[in-house]
Amino acid sequence: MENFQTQFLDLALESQALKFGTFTLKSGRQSPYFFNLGFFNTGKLLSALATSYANAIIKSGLEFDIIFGPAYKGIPLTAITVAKLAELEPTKYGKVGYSFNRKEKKDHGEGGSIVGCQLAGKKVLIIDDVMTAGTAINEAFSIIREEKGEVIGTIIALDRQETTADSDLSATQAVLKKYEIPVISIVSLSDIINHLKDKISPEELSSIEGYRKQYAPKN
Ligand code: OMP
Repeated sequence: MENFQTQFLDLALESQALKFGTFTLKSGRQSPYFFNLGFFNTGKLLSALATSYANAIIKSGLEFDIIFGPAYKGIPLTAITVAKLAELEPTKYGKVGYSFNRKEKKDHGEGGSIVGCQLAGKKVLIIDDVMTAGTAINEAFSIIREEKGEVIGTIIALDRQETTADSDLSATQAVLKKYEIPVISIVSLSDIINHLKDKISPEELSSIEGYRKQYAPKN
C-alpha cells in the first residue's frame, strides 16, 4: 500500500469516519462497517483527504479537463481536490476546472443546473465518496451526458467491492462494463482489512470477513 493510503485509513479511524457495528446501507444490506466521509470535517482532515484523492488521481495517470462533484457530498470534494492537484503539480493540473450540479434548477440569474465550469465538450472525472451498488454514480453520468460532457473516469474514496443487486459483478466492475471507464479509489475493502486487521477486534474482523464473502464478486 502507498503512504497516502495508510495515512488515509489511520485518519479514518481516528476521526471515526470508519466505524464498526451494524449499519443499514442505502441498498438495504446490513453491514458490519460504515464509512462516513462527512467526519473529515476540519481543515486538517480536509487537507489530508484532498492529498489522498489527489495522489490517487496522479497515480492513475488519467487525463481530464474538469472534476465534477455530484450534489451535495461531491461539492466540497471537487473543490478541495482541484485545489490540491494544482498545488502539488501546477503545470499539469493548474488549469483543471471544477463543477457541480444544483439539486434544483435555478430559474433566475444565469439559470441552469451546473455551477463552475460548463461540461460541454470536456473530459470529465467524477468524484464521489463511497461506491456500494453504484446508484449515485449512474445519476452523475446522466447529468454529465445531458450537459454533453464526456466522462473519462470516476474517483472515489472507498470501493466497498460488493456485488450490485442484479449481477455478480462489483459496482466498480459494472461501471467499467457499462460505461467503459475506470473507477479508481483511494482504498478498497481489501485495503481496510489488510491495514486494520491488527488494530480492530477479532470479532469485528470476522464479521467484516463474513460480509465480504457474502457479497464478493463472483470472478
Ligand atoms: P451506492 O450509490 O449504492 O453505490 O452507495 C453509495 C452511497 O451510500 C454513498 O454515496 C453514501 O451515501 C452511502 N454509503 C456510505 O456513505 N458509506 C458506506 O460505507 C456505505 C454506504 C451505503 O449506504 O452503501
